[in-house]
Amino acid sequence: MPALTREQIAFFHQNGYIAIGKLLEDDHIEILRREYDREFEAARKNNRFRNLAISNTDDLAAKNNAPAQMLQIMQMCERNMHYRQLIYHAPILDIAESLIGPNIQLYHDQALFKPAHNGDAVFWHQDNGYWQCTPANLVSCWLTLDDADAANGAMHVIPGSHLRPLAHERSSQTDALFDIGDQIDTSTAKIIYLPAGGAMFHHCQTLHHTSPNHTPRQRRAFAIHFMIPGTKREQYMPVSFSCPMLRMHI
Ligand SMILES: O=C(O)CCC(=O)C(=O)O
Repeated sequence: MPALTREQIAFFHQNGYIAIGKLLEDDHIEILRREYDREFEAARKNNRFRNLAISNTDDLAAKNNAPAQMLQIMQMCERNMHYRQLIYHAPILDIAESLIGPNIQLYHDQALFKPAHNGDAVFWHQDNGYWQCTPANLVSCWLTLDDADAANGAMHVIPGSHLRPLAHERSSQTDALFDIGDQIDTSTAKIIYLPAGGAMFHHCQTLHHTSPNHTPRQRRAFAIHFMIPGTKREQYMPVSFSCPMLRMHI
């Protein structure tokens, strides 16, 4: 049975996102929170994370002590078995299958942590502005381990924006992409409120951003980016064969 109704699938294709609500059980959320905190604590000591709020640097003190914190661990699934298991979680893959079909490969995953009080924003962007993948039909599952609202860093999306890819310019100094917030009309943006353990899926061209977190509540999120086998990257390089196949129907 498809995980999403026909109406939900149509909504996704028209709007470029779908909010799912609570997807994970409470005891599962507890385990994922514990492991998330453990991984970030280790990463903050062994320098295996990025602080997206500052220019790319290996300076551990600079990353840890920056007044703004938007912390990222890439490929949690290679560090932690609970997150390895999560990328194969059947209810998540069932939804991904409804959106991109039965052959699903991991592009990558990432933990995105906005600590309480000084969590920083992620500016408006389309994921494929970074990735430059073809065909541009990747979908992401964005999961939150805390209640996410407008104040602590919920996702904002612009419905229908996935139908128009935009140029994203890269800074030669930091390799980061420039904020394109001033080039787009954000008046139709929607805020996706999610409970802890909730999920939303978005298309790789959907414009999205998250606000700073100045609340006393942390916002721990985890994103899984799915592609179909054969997806190519910038200059038509095949995406790594070593990205695991998560589901295969041959
Ligand atoms: O978690 C966030 O704050 C931003 C996430 C995001 O931009 C993404 O998953 O593409």
